Amino acid sequence: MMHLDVVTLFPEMFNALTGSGITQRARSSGYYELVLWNPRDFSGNSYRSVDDRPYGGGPGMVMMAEPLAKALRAARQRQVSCGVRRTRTVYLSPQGRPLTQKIVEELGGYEGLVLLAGRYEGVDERLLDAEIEDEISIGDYVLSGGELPAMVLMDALIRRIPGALNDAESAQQDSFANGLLDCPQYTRPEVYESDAVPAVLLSGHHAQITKWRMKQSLGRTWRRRPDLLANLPLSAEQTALLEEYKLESKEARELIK
Ligand code: 9D3
Repeated sequence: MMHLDVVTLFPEMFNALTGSGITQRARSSGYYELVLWNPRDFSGNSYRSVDDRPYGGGPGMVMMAEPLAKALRAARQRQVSCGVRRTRTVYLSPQGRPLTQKIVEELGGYEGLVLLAGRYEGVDERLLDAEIEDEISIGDYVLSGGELPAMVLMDALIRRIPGALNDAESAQQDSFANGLLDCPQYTRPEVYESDAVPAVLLSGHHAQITKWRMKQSLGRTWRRRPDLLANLPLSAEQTALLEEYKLESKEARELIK
């Protein structure tokens, strides 16, 4: 069981994670638990305020240290009371390490994670210094807060818990745990708007189908994500398949001319 606690001003948003699909089923089956903490419940005053104006001036508001520290400590205490020994406190932040599958595997090694999702312009730096062990971004674009990034991270974490996927989902995952982009997929009908399914997929020749799929994966990765291919050790057979793909796409280009 993975223990996930999230400190957020918008706990209702997390129904998107727990309300459907793999992440719903995995939670009901006891593969992970999710507890939400609202810093407003830890605000000292009757207005339940958790933000204030930035020292030095400027636009927007900053989340105050104290309600966040109290919420984070309550979350950590709960994990300890569940017997969690290895836990990490992570702030979802535009200034964080860009999330990768490697970082997902790294964070998946903890029994518990306490995630802080921010709002407004950010969080008082002294709270980060005192309470945060890691900062993660999900990419270079501007969102309205850390909740969607926290859900992205948790979805990626939950998918890799052994047993959380059903057999079909696991088989799918295994066949593409190779650092390449997926090959094209087709289902019925055999012809859609005059566009036929590649004949090899209807041939029943499993060795040829596997080769075709690998060639397509290699070709698409070469075309669309050459950065991924640069760091991959390709086998001799894969190198040959990719050369075939390049030749075929050159031939296809010359036919058009
Ligand atoms: C970097 C832009 N900031 C300077 C004016 C303002 C700002 C924008 C968006 C401050 C906070 C946010 C809210 N974003 C997140 O909390 C966030 C985020 C993101 O926006 N993009 C990618 N990953 C993440 S993780 C958390």
